Amino acid sequence: MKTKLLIGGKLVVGEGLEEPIINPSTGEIIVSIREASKRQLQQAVTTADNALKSWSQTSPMMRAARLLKLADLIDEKAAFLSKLESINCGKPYKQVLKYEIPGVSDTFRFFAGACRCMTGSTAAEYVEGMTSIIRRDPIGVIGQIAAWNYPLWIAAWKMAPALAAGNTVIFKPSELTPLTILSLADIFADIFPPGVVNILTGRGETIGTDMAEHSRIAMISVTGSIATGQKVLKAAASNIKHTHFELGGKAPVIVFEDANLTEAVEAVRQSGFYNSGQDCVAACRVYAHKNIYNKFVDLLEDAVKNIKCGQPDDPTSEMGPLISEQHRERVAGFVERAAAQPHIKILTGGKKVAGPGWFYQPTVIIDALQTDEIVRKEVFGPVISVTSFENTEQVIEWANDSDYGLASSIWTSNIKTAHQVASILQYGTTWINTHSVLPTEMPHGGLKMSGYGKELSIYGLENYTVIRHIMVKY
Ligand code: TXE
Repeated sequence: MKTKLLIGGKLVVGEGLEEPIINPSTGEIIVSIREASKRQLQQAVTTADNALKSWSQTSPMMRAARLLKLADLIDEKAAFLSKLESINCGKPYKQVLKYEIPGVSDTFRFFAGACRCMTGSTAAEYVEGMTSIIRRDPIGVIGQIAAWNYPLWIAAWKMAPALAAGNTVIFKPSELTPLTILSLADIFADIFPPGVVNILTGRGETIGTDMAEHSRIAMISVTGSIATGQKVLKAAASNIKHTHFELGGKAPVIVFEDANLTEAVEAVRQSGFYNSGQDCVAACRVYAHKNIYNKFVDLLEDAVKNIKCGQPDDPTSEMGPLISEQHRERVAGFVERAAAQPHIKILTGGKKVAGPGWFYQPTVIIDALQTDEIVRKEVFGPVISVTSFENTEQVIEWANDSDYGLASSIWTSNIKTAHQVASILQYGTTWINTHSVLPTEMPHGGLKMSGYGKELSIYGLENYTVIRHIMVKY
C-alpha cells in the first residue's frame, strides 16, 4: 500500500505522529501512517513557492495536457481506487465505481478545458491615450484541507481548478481517509513538475492549523465543519489569506400537495441515505404539506425499510457504515434526544446495528417541529426528519430559518409555485423535482454558515484567480 507523502516531487515518509487508518466496516486498522512534521510543511511551502514561478507561466494548453493525462490514469485505475475508497470509508464498492471515480476524472477533464476558455472584460481606453487590460492571474500557493465523506472527489474539486488556474498546491486529506490520494502521489509526481503538487497527511489541530497560519500560503480552502471553518478563518487573518469554505448543510425538501409523491420519496431515499447520509447536500429535512403528509410518510416508511445496509464488497449493499465510532455516537445522540420528545415518533430505524463496524440503521423521524434540534442541526448520518406544513408562506419561512444555506429542493407540478419559491429560498442550489444532482459545469457552494466560494464550474476556476488591472500609457 502506498502511504508516502509527496513533497517537492519526492515521495517521503512523514516525520510526525503515527495515525492508524481504520476500516469503518470492521473497526480494524488497515495501516498506520505518520503525519507530516512542521519541518515537512515548511519544506512543502518552500518548494510550492519556488515552483510557482514557472508553473504560473505555463500555458493553459500545457496545464490542460497534464490534467487530462491525470484523468486518464485515474480512469485506468478506477477499480483499484474504488476498492481502496470503499475500504477506507465503508462505501459500497459498486457505488464508488459507478458515481465517484468517474466524477473525479470528469472534474480534472472539465478544468483542463475550462482554463483554456476563461473569458474577461474587453480591453479598452477608459482614459484617453491609455489602454486598460484585465488579467486573471493565479493567487499563489494554495492550502487545501478536505473532509472524509468523499475523499478523492473533494480532492479533485479542490486541486483541479487550483492547478488549472496556475497555482501550486499543498493538499491535506482528512486524517481518517488519506489512502486514495496517497495512492496517486507517485502519479502526481510523474505528471507535474516538483513542488506543483504536495500532499501532506495530518490532523486538523497540527498540520491543518499550521497550514491556516502559514504566512507563505496565499489561500486556504476547507471542506469540513462550521467549527473548523471558524478556526481557519481566524488563523487566516494573520496574513489576510483568501479563503474558500464548504461547511456542510441541512437541506430542506419541500413537498407540496401537487407533487409526484413516488418521485419525491425515491429522491429522499436516494439522496438522504447515499453515503450513509454523510453528505452536505443530503435530503434530510423534509417538509410535507399537511394534506399529503400521511400518504408521504407511509410511502417513505416502505421505501426506507428496504434499504440494504451491509458490507461494502457485497454487491447488494446500498448503504455502508458511518465513518467512525465517534461519529456513530454523535448520530445516535441526535436520534436519542429526538426520541425523548413526546411529540416525535421514530418511524423506522433509530438504532445502531450490532456487530463489528460502525453501522447505523436508516432512520426516519416524523412529526418533528421546526424548533427541534433534529430539524435544525446537521446530523450527517442516515437520519431524516419529516415535518408537516400548512401553507407556502410558512414553509418558506421554515426552510430559510437555518444557519445553513447549501442546498434545497422543491417538489410540485406547478411551475409557478416552483419558480416563486425557488426565487425566495436562501440556498446556493435549489433543485425542482430532483435532488443531489451536481453537474461538473454548475457551481456548488453555500450561503450563510455553509460557507462561500464555489466548487466546480467556471466560477470554481475563477475562485482560484485574482483580478488585476494593467494600464498602458501611449
Ligand atoms: O470535520 P472537521 P469532521 C461536518 C459534519 C460532521 C462534522 C465533523 O457535520 O459531522 O463536520 O466532521 C481539518 N485547522 N462535515 O470531524 O473536523 C481536518 O483534519 C485546520 C461537513 O471530519 O471539520 C479535516 O481534514 N484544519 C462536511 C477537515 O478539516 C482542521 C464534510 C474536516 O474536519 C482543523 C465533513 C483546524 N483547526 C464533515 N480542524 C461537508 N462540508 O461536506 C480540523 N481540520
